[in-house]
Amino acid sequence: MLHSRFLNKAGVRLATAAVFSLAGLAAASAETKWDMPTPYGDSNFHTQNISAFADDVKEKTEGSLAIQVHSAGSLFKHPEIKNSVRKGLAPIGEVLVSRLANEDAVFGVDSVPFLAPSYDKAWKLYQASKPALEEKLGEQGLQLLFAVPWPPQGIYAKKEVVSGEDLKGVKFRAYNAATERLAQLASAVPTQIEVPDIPTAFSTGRVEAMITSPSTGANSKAWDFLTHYHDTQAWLPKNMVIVNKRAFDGLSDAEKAAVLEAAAEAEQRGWEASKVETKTKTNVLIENGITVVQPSKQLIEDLAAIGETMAAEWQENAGEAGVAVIEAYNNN
Ligand code: PCA
Repeated sequence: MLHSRFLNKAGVRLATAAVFSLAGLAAASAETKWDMPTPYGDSNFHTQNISAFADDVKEKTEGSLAIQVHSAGSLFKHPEIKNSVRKGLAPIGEVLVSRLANEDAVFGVDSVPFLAPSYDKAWKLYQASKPALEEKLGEQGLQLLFAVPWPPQGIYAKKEVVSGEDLKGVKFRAYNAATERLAQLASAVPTQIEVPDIPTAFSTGRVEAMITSPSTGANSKAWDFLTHYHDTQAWLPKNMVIVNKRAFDGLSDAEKAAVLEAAAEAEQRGWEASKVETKTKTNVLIENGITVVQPSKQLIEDLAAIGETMAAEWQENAGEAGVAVIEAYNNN
């Protein structure tokens, strides 16, 4: 303060302005902003879990890392999200793991019908497949932050499906290679459709049945265009949040720790939320007039046969790495 008496009025104002703008600069450079593309809508529990993750990161880093979530494919469409993160166009993003199965079979292990049809089994399969998953992502400069399963997958249709026969020739909505293959093996006609496009695809007649969760059925208002839900509990596919390794390495140590901590919390919260979601969204389907049926013995048998074919195909595609994953899963 000694020198302050040498400042005239204008000098004081200048000095004050300089202090403010310096403070502004400091705040701006301390804040890193990450845009985060995700495929599903705001009402979905995955998206809500990710919003909570973003809030946690902000809080834990005292605002130095701000993640802005762009849901429902609004920044990048689902098929582009992985590559956009790989290329660094987005530092972080969410994808359905099994959407990458055509790159490497290990990404498809959670969509092999009836391999791991409960939360406990899905968790074991996740642990068994995680090293291979991380390795494959690592080869592309990507790091896994967390993964959360969808509720068990069941069949939606416009009538009760009592056997595999009833799916013959039916226009069937697919969301990954496995659902496409399942439709083919059931002699149905698959078409890939992203979740945000489901209502239009059904109302325009492009598709007439699908296999997905109570969650996606309820979020899509399935009762507007479908009548029956068959609780087949065929598999629990996961979404994962991945980060570009270079972007992650660019964070301070404290920020890295905050992201990893928030990710571990999000994973745990997400698995719990998914279990709750199974019940609440099945009830939403019922409340809105969808007939929820336990699958007939014949339907289960027919789907199990398809599942066996798909498991064999998966093993063949996944080779030694696949055998190691299944062994780790079975020995767990
Ligand atoms: N919902 C997503 C993936 C699995 C699910 O339950 C979908 O239908 O595309």
